[in-house]
Amino acid sequence: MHLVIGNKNYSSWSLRPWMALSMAGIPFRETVIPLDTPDTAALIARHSGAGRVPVLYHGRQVVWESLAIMEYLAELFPEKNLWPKTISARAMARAVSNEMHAGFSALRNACPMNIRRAPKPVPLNDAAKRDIARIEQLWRECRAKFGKGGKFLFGRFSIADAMYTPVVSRFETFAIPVAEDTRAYMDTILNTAAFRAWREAALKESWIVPSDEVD
Ligand SMILES: N[C@@H](CCC(=O)N[C@@H](CS)C(=O)NCC(=O)O)C(=O)O
Repeated sequence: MHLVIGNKNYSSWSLRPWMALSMAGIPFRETVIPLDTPDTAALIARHSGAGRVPVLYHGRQVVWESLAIMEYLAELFPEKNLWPKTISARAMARAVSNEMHAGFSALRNACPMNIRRAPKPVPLNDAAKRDIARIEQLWRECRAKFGKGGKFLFGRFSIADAMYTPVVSRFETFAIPVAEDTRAYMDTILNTAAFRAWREAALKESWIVPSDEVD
């Protein structure tokens, strides 16, 4: 397995499959392509016609798009239970994952992922506040319906948690005021060995992407 990703400090889409691989204990190597440099487009074009990272290589198979990569991993390693076991939990996990993949643009625009950012709030418009409220509600519903067996959204770690890991980081670094149960879920993600390792590597990076540096 070989995962091509963007800078760990900024590349939220890369973090998702990287979390899934790491949390599942699937061995892989990585190539990091710095975003927003004069060479970025050419470097990514070697791997992706879409011009985006992440990209996963597995033998002759190439998979792009974060969620498609994680679906591939779930099929390849069914014993890792990357999706929850029951059809009902799986349906909800897929719905919340797709909602993340397709949405929350107001929050994403207002609060770009920036792991090294010292926690500090920014003014949020109503759309971003609505996104945050919706995410808190989603996490609460997942935990209430299917979270009894553990601390993740569906008890054990799943792709749904991977999808929301960058949101957890944004909530943390933009000092978003959240409910107690949201805070507890954030701490679960932030304290995983996988996220800590990603963060540690991100903090060692020196690349700056000005458009993702929000004051
Ligand atoms: N829908 C894609 C989005 C991927 C994406 O937007 N990746 C960003 C980095 S996080 C990228 O490759 N940007 C290219 C660039 O900045 O030139 C996915 O889920 O993988």
